[in-house]
Amino acid sequence: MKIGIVCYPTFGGSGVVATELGKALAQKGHKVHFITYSQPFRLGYFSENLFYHEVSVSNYPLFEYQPYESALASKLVDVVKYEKLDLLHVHYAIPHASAALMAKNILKAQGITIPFITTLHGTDITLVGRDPSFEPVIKYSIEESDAITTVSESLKKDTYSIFKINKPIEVIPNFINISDYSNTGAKCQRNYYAPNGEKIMIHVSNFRAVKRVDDVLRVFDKVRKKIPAKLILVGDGPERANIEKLCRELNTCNDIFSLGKIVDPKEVLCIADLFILPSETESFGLAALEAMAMKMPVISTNTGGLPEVNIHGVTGYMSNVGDVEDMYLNTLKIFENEQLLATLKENAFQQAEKFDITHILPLYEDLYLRTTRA
Ligand code: GMT
Repeated sequence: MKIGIVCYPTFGGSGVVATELGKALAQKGHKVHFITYSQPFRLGYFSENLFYHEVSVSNYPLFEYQPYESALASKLVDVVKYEKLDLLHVHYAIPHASAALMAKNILKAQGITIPFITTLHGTDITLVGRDPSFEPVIKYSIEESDAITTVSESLKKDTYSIFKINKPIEVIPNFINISDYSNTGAKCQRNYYAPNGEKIMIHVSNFRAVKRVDDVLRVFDKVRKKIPAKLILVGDGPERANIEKLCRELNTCNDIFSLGKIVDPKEVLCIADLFILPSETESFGLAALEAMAMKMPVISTNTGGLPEVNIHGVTGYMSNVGDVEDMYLNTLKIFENEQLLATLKENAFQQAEKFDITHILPLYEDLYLRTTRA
């Protein structure tokens, strides 16, 4: 099949999922065309079945805001037509679903049929999408999609309740390639970060307010007062400056490593003992799943799709949003009991195996077949 994938190429779960999906499809012999404004950061790999088309936007001085959606729609028309694509799969509704719909309609007028699938990832529904400045366009373009998927049951429920969508939505969960996590290699040396055998907590995110990284620091502060511990922060974003300020106030900076953006978090995940994700909302929590594939228990909130990934008391623990005390007590419980830590690690890995790409890829391929045959 010839598939066009549209996604955000930047650091973020939806781009990771779209890129890894494209790579896996290409390995199975499908021809996959990525269409976006820069090369997806996890692509870094070439195969005869993978192609990348850059969307460039005119910077004509009249434009205070670049008309990316129009440029993307035009590029989609071009790629579908000349590469003879069978299907478009767009990740993240804004503005990808409406650009795909525009391209579909333009092509229809030229006698070309191109179905498109929209995969909703989370904030396109729960945060940005519900903003009244986007709502009518999003609702319409989701409903006009030939198929709609969400990455969790929770996001499906949110999509129905927020947008009153009048069409079936299929849940296809996010995935990892479990075999990538077994051989972490020589880079996994924890001595540099924890020279005296301290326990290591890790958090990976895009440092947006919704991630509540300040709660990570507050939990760590309490833990560190009880036992020797270190914290590794991976990622960057709008909250990073506030987080650095908070660590100075809490006097914990000496025990925190802020590593910034890392293309492949596996390289650092492998040195930590526990992953923490105290998000306000989280449609799935791919970062937590990646940590679990690395045999790490997860301390998270119980919001959104997190309970579908992190099983309370089995793979880690969940707390209410903002309940720093509970997250701290759960972390301490794990760190003070080596047997519990070992059990949770093994359980986390077994849970992650359920989300291996070998189980998820066939669901997408089946959907592609049904959508193109409809
Ligand atoms: O987490 C983010 O803010 C980035 C966002 C994205 O679109 O890249 O992540 C969302 O999609 C991921 C992949 O499906 C999910 O694992 C994340 O849970 C989801 N983020 C939120 O819902 C906040």
